[in-house]
Amino acid sequence: MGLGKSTLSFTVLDAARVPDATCPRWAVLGRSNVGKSSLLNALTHPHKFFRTGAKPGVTTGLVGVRVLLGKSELSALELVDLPGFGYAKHSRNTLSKWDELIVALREKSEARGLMWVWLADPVRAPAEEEAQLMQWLGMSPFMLIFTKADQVKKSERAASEKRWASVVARSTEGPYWVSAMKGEGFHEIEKSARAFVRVSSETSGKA
Ligand SMILES: Nc1nc2c(ncn2[C@@H]2O[C@H](COP(=O)(O)OP(=O)(O)OP(=O)(O)O)[C@@H](O)[C@H]2O)c(=O)[nH]1
Ligand SMILES: [Mg+2]
Repeated sequence: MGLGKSTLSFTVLDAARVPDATCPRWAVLGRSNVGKSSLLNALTHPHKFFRTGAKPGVTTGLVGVRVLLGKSELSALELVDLPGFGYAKHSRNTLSKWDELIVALREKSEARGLMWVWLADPVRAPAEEEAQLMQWLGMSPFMLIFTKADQVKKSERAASEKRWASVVARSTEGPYWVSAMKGEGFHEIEKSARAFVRVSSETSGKA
């Protein structure tokens, strides 16, 4: 199920400590508890670099893991886990820290290629936080992934996509349906990761 050989590259709690990218990055965004860390663990199987839990608010900083999609260092992709948003118990202080983290991550990653990977709960509808996130993303490319696909029947998926239509319309890739638990949808994610690394290395002239 893993994408390739994986090594932990950083764990940081403060925006000022976010390291400059040395390869293309995928940064995972989404509400608390949507399954960001679980998906990243599945993509870096058999390791368990990312902490997961049944309650929201588990991930508190940034965790970066470098994955080699092929044999050479040129096939490296760094997967970055972020804290979730929309968790009511977060203090205002923590929320502004979240903003700082994503701003720093954008600044430190764009030179090598950055794709935001937005994980959405197909059972919910977008709310105020999602509208704000879309505004912040602006024209930045982002992929949309519906998580916990094992909990949504195929016959109900069109209705979810309709509820999320405003986000689907702005996404540059997807929506993909993924289950970290059952392994559904991994083939598409792997294909997308390979294409992203190829295009990023061509664009940043490091190929
Ligand atoms: N049924 C099902 N449950 C899942 C799946 N992926 C994750 N979960 C469960 O969802 C809960 C939250 O998972 P996490 O991966 O910790 O979620 P997160 O988005 O990283 O949460 P924060 O770090 O708090 O933002 C856990 O109880 C997981 O077991 C899935 O594909 N299917
Ligand atoms: Mg997490």
